Amino acid sequence: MEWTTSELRQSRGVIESYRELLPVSASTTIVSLGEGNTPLIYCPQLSKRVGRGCQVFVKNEGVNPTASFKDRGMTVAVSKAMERGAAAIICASTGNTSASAAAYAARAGILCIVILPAGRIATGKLLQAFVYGAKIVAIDGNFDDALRIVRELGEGHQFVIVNSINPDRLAGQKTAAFEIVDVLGDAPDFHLLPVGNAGNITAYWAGYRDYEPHRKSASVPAMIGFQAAGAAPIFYNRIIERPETIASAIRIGNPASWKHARAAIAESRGAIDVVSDEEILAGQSWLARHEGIFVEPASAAAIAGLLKCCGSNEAAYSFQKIPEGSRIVCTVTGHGLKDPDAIIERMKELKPVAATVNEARRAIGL
Ligand code: AN7
Repeated sequence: MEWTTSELRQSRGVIESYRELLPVSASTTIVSLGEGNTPLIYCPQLSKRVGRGCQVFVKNEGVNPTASFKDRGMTVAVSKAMERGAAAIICASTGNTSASAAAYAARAGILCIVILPAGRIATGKLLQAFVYGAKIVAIDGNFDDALRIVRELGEGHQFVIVNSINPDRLAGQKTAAFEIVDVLGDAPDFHLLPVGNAGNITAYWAGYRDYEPHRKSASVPAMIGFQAAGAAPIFYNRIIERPETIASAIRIGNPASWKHARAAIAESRGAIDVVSDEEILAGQSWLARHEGIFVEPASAAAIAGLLKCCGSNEAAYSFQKIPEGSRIVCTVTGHGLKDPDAIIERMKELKPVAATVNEARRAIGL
């Protein structure tokens, strides 16, 4: 007998949980690794930083099966690709999409081809695509070049494209908004998240809007997106030819869902803003040390953004006068262990001492 994740009564996966809101039918064979149902963590220290009795929650997407939010969309995209009889999927990636696509393709027993900017993928993510058995092609170019190539290769219908230009991906990613409303009993007042290709901000906004008529929520949040200052086409309103940031996941100069993101921000009365690499790394460190949550740099952009909204007068959105008791959710999109290089650099000061109690005492500073 073959068991499904739901029969095993473990995490059921996002399709089993929200079937009626997703583009699947009874005959769709579901390819799942038990993604979704990620913790919404109340963060007392972050709440204190905002003040005014506001409550800050972090939606920790780093605990998905391949350690990023991409799994929510990939379970739908790969299940639908199988339904259409696909023999292979293809994607361009800054790392997380390829890690997720490779895992779900392995699960489905089909080929996964990933086109990546050579030398620009975080170690852990490249390692994931490799171990799941993807066919990896590294190009001398950036993510935007990789996506251009994938679009052309996908036109022949030989491969199903599983980037977020595939609507099945965005449909699956809406489930994160559903989960937040289910846990809080309503939508939050503000939703902060990092923006790269802009699929996720588009999906969250669609998810909150889909849920309203189901009377699950009485309101929708203001969507506030953060780009890295060196890779901020939406903020600056122009294509960035050579995007640069330490947050390699969001090193994107021409986002696919640019217009949708703009619409989400306008309709929700939200904002788009930028954070510097220094602010991103400080946000990553702060969240790890004060709330015990370790996220990759791209995800830390949401935290850096929240801290910017609390303090700087230059922020696109100021939290200094928001209504008392507002509820704020920050999505952290990927696990910190995927991209350890910047931290390894800082750890170099760690030097061994002699194996004696006295030396250990001295090293502790007793
Ligand atoms: C950790 O993997 O684009 O704005 O190719 O990996 O929906 O693109 C990753 C994006 C945020 C941005 N945080 O989300 C890819 C890719 C992390 C990410 C984003 C990404 P979108």
